[in-house]
Amino acid sequence: MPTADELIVQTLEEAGVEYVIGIPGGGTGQIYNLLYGKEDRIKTILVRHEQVAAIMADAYGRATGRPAAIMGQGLFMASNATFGIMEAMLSSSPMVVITDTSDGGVAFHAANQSGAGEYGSIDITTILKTMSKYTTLATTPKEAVLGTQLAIKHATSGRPGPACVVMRSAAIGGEVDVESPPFVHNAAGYLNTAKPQSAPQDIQRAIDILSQSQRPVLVAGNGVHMSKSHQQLQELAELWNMPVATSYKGKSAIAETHPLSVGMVGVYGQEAANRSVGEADTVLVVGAKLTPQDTVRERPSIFDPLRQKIIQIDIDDRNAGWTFPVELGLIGDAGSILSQLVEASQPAAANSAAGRKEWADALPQRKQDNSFYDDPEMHRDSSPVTPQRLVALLNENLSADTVFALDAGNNRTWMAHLYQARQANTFFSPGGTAGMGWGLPAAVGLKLVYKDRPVVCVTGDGGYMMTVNALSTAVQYDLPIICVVFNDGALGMVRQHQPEGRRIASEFVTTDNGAVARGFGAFGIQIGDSRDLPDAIRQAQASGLPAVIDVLIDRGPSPDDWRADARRAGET
Ligand SMILES: Cc1ncc(C[n+]2csc(CCOP(=O)(O)OP(=O)(O)O)c2C)c(N)n1
Ligand SMILES: [Mg+2]
Repeated sequence: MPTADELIVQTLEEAGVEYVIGIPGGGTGQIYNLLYGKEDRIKTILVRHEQVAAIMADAYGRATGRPAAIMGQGLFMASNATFGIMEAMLSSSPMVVITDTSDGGVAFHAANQSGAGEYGSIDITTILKTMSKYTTLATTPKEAVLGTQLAIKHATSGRPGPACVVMRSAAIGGEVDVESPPFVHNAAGYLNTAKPQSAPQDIQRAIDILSQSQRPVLVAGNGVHMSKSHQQLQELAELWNMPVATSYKGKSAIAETHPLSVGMVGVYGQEAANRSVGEADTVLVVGAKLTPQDTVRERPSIFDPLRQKIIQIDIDDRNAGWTFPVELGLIGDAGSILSQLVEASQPAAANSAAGRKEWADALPQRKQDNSFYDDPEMHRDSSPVTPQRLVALLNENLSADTVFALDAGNNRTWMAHLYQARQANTFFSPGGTAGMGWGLPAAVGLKLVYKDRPVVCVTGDGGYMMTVNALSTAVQYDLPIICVVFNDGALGMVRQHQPEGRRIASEFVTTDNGAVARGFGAFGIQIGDSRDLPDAIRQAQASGLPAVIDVLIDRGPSPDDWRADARRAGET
């Protein structure tokens, strides 16, 4: 009779899981041992910290739509890895978590390192349940196998997300009776489901609403990235000649250089986007939850269901009509529904084009009037380097197909606001948790997918140091990403909101992050003058190594100068 660990590895193979990322520990060690010799089908990546494993898998899941498995010992998966699991949950990224309770067969008695959830142990199943789509506790060998199969299914079905199988020690190595029900079938067969579409009459209702509208706008979110429907989004926008705004997580749903792009809506967005949405009579939302950051805390001058007809496309019907009441919710895969809408748009779009002409013609001027991706400081060299100049130079010196992983803090607000994506599907961000330390491991995970394209992480000095160990993983697996550190020696976003003379717990000791990188065997350089950046990028790329460019940042400029919800003098 086969053992559960053998069938778990077989399940991963059958389901096409390409990567197992983590740190062996507890009962998972014996599953790792069985992966030996299978590298042509399942590749193992050893990380330095479980947080990095989870973030890498999150990024890989977003880029491919397929789950990587993260695997490690219970207590540490339910603590160290949770940062990445939470972000995957909030950003709808498929991920499989395989872990154990390390109870050693004595779950009910005093046990070391136990995560069984019994008296005297930590309840890791409950911890993981709070942040996953699915978590099961397998207490028998057969449950361990079926639980792994179900975790893979749950990770990818409907709105994707993390799904976990937690196994008792005895369940992992025990024999599985495959001769009697419930039978263990090939895992691939559970995944053969077609993507949901909308009913033709609902598609027609959407077309009718768009035909009657004079000022329609698209708001594209993370769902466009997850369904890889960038092409359909652009086609629909072009057919109706309607402006496209994106949420923060939807950044680069369309190239921001496209004539119809108005950039990001919301707190960190473009004024052109906030105005376009605000003046729209119909708002077609695609795969965006409409968080306070996207809506500037539900500011009625931007989103207002009393003035606007809102059509919302979402894979989860709970999300369509969640923040605002909608005229129509279209439930299904964003890519399928956008294709249906494209198909159904003619001749209605052409026939009604005259009614939208004024709106479309006004667009270039609206962008020009609202300093679209422009700031005077972008054009002036500086030392220390202003964030605006750094963003401008990154855009000038990196190719259009560069894939970005953002982090948290001021650095990401500058990037999100001022970096004009020249190609769709080039921005990845921790828009669910806004957690520091996501960017670098995410870039390493993205490099597994985008092997032939530049992958660049942009992070703050605070975020960089939180997961800096990912550099070691990048070196070990030859994943030459570039990490650009906005080094302001501070938790910049925190510091900037503290009164002068009363700053507390927001400033760091000086650190040379380039030197830190060299210690890992990566390329590392620190620069303090914007004029040195192009050469630093060239050197980083020529090194062929994972690289860190540590940029000493001018603390002066503040995103509050353009944040849509900025506190102005006298406001509280
Ligand atoms: C893990 C984590 N801890 C705390 C926070 C709260 N927080 C948001 S921005 C920020 C400062 C970020 O500093 P840094 O990474 O240096 O970026 P900067 O703002 O300086 O560009 C903090 C502490 C967070 N988002 N994530
Ligand atoms: Mg900082």
